[in-house]
Amino acid sequence: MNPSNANLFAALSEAFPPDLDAVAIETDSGLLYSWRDLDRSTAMLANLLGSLGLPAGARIAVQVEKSVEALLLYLATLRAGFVFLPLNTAYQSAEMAYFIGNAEPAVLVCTAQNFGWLSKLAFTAGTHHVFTLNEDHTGSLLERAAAQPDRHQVALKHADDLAAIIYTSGTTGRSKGAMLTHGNLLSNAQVLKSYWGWRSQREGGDVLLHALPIFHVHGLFVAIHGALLNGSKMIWLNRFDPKTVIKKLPEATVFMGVPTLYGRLLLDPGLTWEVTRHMRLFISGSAPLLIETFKAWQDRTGHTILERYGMSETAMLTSNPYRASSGERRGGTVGFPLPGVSLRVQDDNGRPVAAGEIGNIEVKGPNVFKGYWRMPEKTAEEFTLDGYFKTGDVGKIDAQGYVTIVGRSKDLIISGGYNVYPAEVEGYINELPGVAESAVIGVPHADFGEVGLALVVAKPGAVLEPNQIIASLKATLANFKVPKRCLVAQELPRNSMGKVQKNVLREQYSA
Ligand code: MCA
Ligand code: AMP
Repeated sequence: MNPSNANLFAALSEAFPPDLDAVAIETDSGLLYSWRDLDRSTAMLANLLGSLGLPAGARIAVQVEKSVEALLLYLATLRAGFVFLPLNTAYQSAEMAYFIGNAEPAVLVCTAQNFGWLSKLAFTAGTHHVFTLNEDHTGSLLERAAAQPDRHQVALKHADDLAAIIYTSGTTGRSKGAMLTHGNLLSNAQVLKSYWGWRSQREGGDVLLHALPIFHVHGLFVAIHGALLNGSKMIWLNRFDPKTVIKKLPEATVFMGVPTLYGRLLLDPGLTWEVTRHMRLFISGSAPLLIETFKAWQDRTGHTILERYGMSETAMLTSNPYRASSGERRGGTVGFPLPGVSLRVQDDNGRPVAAGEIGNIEVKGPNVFKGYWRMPEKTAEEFTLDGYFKTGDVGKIDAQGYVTIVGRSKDLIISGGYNVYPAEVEGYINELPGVAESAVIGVPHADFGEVGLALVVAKPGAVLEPNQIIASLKATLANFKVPKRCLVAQELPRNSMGKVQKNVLREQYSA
């Protein structure tokens, strides 16, 4: 490896084990991919991207179902030095039009099923290349890559060069593309490798059971970089299914999930002490893990879930300790700031609060993103003068240093680990005929943690049909953003400034 090459792929491939014929990925349908396969196929895909004559910094937008080949495409994009832009398969046409218009990708990879409408969208936006990639290992991307050489020199990158753009929904309705660099991602992966005690081959190695989607930070970066940087095998599930996870747990040592996954596993009687006996570590994040889930998991399996906290803009920020010598894993907290991360809690005037007091969480570190794609003003607003990123999360740090998230200053619903910005959903509802105004709030939900509830006020004389509103939203928006219930209200409570009092609505409707 070229020591001056900060390309994340260079570090990941450097960690491949010496026996390249060993299994790197095993799917639940029994397909095996060796480390050599990973090397050769990412080389072929990188050569294909390289052959297209793309400009430096070109974005490769990808909206495909989860598959090993989709992972290979991510790695190949890094290898070739371009910028990966993953998009949730739940996004529909209006959302995709926005992302493609905003990011102006040079390449779009989509499923054959969506090729018709997506290629039209992409070509109109100036994207020159649209390939298909399907879950069943078919598509024009792999056909074209098959003709490419299987050797490739990893592109030379600086730590500050962009590796990926992750869109996070926007508080004002428009999504913002968080620009993450090779340095952001590699530094975070290295810290987690050591903090979570990934075991070397000499210590018996680790096997990651991968059951999360790969269009967001948790499944794409935290899980995949963890396994690859340790040269560890992954058991790969294209979708989460409790029975398959339970079947595969005895062959794994590490599992990562959002709280909904843990909740669903607990509902299955097959989850026992015995099937988790070989497990080294269960990690939870992306949304608050209820203390009941934390305790129920301990009772059923004897394992203490390690909860950590992160964001698309920052990757991982805090973690409960892995080693008992560093402290206990404390349910309801997200642990300590990771090495290299400065985390502080400030009041609304930007002054530090005392230990145990609640305030706004601000962070700094090598993992913190470069800014929002083509939104310099928005980026500037979200950083303090001394360079801390304002997370929008509200929390406290106790005397021992444990961080607890107690709420959010940003109006955000986290449903099953996916973020939903009420402002975006309200924007769509307010466009519907007969709607005067609306408010979307998060209410507790046994499975998803929180789900959206829409309160809608009719225009004078108009009659609104809640089911019709839900149906209209389902036709336009990613399904996870669609409120699970809609109620017609006479009016919305407002404060003296005229602002809708969502706290009042939440109190009223939480039950
Ligand atoms: C599916 N639905 C949802 C969700 N998922 N509704 C609300 N919230 C959701 N998360 C919809 C479906 O479209 C369907 O609608 C209905 O709810 C029931 O779907 P179901 O079959 O139960 O869903 P599923 O396909 O089993 O998916 C549930 C899931 C999935 C496995 C929990 O949502 C998931 O994989 N979540 C993980 C998200 C994640 O990886 N987040 C990390 C982001 P209908 O009935 O109308 O068809 S990264 C991040 O947050 C930061 C950086 C961090 O700290 O990690
Ligand atoms: P995203 O925009 O998808 O990156 O989501 C980031 C947000 O998820 C954070 O700002 C937090 O509000 C939330 N989050 C992530 N991990 C946790 C956690 N362990 N507990 C509570 N909230 C979390």
